[in-house]
Amino acid sequence: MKNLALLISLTLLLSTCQPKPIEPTRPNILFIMSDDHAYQAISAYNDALLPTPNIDRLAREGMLFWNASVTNSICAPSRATILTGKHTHIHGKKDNISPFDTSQVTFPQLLRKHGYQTALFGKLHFGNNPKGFDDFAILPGQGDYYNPDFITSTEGRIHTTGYATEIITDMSIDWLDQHKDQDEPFMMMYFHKSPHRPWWPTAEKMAEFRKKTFPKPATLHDDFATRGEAARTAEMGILEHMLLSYDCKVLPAAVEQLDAAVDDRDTRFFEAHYNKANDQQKARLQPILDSIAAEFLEQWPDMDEREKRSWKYQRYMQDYLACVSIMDDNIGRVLDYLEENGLAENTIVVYTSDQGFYLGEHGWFDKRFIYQESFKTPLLIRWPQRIEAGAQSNAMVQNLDFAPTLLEAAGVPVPDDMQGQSFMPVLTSEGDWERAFAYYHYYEYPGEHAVKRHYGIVSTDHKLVHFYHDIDEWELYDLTKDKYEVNNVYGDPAYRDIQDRMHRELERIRKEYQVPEDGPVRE
Ligand code: SGN
Ligand code: CA
Repeated sequence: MKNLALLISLTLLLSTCQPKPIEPTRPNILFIMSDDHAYQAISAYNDALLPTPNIDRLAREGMLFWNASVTNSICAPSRATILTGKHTHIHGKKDNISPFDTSQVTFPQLLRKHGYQTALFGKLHFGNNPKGFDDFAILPGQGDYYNPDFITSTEGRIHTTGYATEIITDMSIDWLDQHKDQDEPFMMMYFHKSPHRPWWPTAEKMAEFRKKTFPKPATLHDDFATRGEAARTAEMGILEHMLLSYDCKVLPAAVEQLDAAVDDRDTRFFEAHYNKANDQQKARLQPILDSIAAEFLEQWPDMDEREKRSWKYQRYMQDYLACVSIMDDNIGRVLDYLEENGLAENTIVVYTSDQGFYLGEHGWFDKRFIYQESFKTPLLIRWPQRIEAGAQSNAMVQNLDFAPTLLEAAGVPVPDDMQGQSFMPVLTSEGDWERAFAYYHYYEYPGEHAVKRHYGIVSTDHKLVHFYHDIDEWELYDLTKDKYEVNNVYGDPAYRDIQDRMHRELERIRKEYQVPEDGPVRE
């Protein structure tokens, strides 16, 4: 009896001493996204344009993706794909115009349901407020660089004084500071407006970058000799469509003096943005604007077309890259905050853009095309607990895959109807992951920049594209020999087998993703 009592009390003692089963630590997630940030303008990808030491930290301490891409290279559709893990024809946000269908389930909603604290700061561009966030402050529509308004979860619409990139960063750091000590992990979306058109930097950075001259891309003066109508009729040429005042910041009086405007809306557009700055901010910008106007008046009259394109390219790069540099400085502040507060180890930091962008390649700015600089997007991910520092990947991951990947990382079940594929095996080098073909579909036509509707598939070696709607043209590129995509080989007998295979794969993938027969398919 005595022994039995002893045994019982021992068992009780042991069972109370046993540690409670611990839930595996769920990582925090900091999802950083910029708007229109070309991978060409990140020094971890290309050091010819500017240093981005803070974004580069994520490459040094995490993984850089060379072949990350989007499913539809335009803002709101890309964001809807990121949030839902679905292609645009399924979630319905095919273009920037219609509002997002908020009955769609998003991954922040699922994280929040499973105990994450969630927040979003910056640009969303959805036409409605985000769901699944405990706190948010979003720019209305495209938002402003100077003294922007925000729509907030707590105070309605507010007006702020200062520069958007810095304000969004302050809000994000404040939120982290208030939530870092709670038991639940966080998922914060830190979404910049920068470096979206019309590329207004702070006066300080504008002055600094104004002194620089940038190397020109090999295809700046592309004549589109072998490409079809879609590339030739797109309205995103630096020479033809970039506006002198609105985009290049030449004071309207100087443009008028030389009668050089290409668009009568130029002055109006310039003033609408410039007048967002207050008197103090304008006073700091004034000497820079005066120097641009003086240079323009002196040089423009004697320039031929190539020289004008090159001059506008330099002006464009100076302001665009200044905006990137400010953003990089601010991302540095957030990364420092994580380190100083012991959060770096257990936080997944994603850096990406809503799509790529043309920095003068083919003579263009803007995006929208399935061609390289627009289709690809920067992607760097740091997660010290699971990703080896300095790793690189050629996997063809897409923005479609973020939702299932981050849900898996958080230990949250992935809904069956998400079309993306978790790329955790790529991040952790555990298990296989493959995507041989990425599907792309762009719809916003007729529309700004006049890029025709098209869809296609991309492998590491080839790209097949169909332009449709008011046109019926196919293009095929051999990426192994033609990295600039200047030689359309569709119909070339030497490529017959590849062309047939790409057509078969395109039809297969369209069925797999349930793409409606929206446009003509091949006879
Ligand atoms: C604005 C810009 C366009 C840009 C779209 C979409 N024009 O309309 O150049 O393509 O946004 O960009 S502007 O005159 O308003 O600057 S997106 O990133 O939001 O999709
Ligand atoms: Ca964008």
